[in-house]
Amino acid sequence: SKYKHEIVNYLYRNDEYLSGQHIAETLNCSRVTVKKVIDQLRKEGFEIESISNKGYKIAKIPTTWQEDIVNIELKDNLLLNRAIVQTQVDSTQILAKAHVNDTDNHFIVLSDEQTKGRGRFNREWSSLKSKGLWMSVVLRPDIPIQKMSTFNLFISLAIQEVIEQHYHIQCKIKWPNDIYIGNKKVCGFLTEMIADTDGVNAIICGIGINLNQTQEEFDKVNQSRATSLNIENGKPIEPYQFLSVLIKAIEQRYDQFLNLPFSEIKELYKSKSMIWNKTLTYTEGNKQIVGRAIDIQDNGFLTVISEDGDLHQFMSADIEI
Ligand code: BTX
Repeated sequence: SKYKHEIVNYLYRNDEYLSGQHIAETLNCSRVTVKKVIDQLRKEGFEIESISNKGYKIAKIPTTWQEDIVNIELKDNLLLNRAIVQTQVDSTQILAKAHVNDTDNHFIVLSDEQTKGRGRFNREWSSLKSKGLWMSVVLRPDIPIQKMSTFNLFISLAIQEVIEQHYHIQCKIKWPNDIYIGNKKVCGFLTEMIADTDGVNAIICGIGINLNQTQEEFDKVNQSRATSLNIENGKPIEPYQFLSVLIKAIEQRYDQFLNLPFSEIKELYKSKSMIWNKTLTYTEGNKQIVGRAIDIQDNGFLTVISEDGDLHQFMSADIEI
């Protein structure tokens, strides 16, 4: 029904019982329509209380993404206040790219499930239905391409601090684009961009964060080195709440990315990073060395000292841990 959107909005914004009569009059539709929409919403997973003489109230929103509700949650954000939501996609990155030219604005793409979620180098990203945050964030900076080399550093801090500060789980950044809890991966992200010689036109940052998988679910899909926030703190993670704090953190760090040199946050970044004091294998293109990371440059490059004492700079190496 064309009233579904309005009824969801009205119920969700008002945290009190609203009678069918009142809703119908306010939104200028019939009470039968209200009743039909309520039935539809219940089918979609909303828990809606109804008390005779008082009316309806949303008791619990579904664990799946509802575009209306996501957009209400995002409405006060400065930049990321619009979402495209689909129940299932091949990949949110692909859907985001398909919509990049629709608008000059920033937006996010969310899906409950990805059938072709991808990591770097086309590796598979396991995206079980309603178990994690599978999201692409589209940003439109006015910057030269060279500046992009520090983008991931700011974004990884945003994700790291949400997990640590809001969920009280210790986690570390694995340069350049993963978050680990102990030696298990909880999040991976990848940054793609559309650019020309004038500069960057759009950033499409794909973020995958494991929220509610169980260890058995990871084992079943052969991801025994993955973990979820639920496994780590023993509590189910409420996806809307997670999204809301994460987007705020991303907006803040994105603002810093645009306005501050990386050197300003470098010490913080290094302290949240897990690769120091370890001999690891670094691979970038056809170059592979075994060595120890010793520093990050102001342009985001990692300095690694190899076993024979040579210094190497990496832009975005693959690191085996
Ligand atoms: P990555 O290439 O660093 O990591 C991929 C590797 O991580 C895989 O080879 C596998 O070993 C492991 N892995 C796969 N799935 C998971 C998982 N759910 N949890 C932990 N480890 C896993 C990192 O790539 C970037 C991933 C970005 C994913 C997002 S989701 C939204 C967006 N859409 C999309 O298709 N990709 C991005």
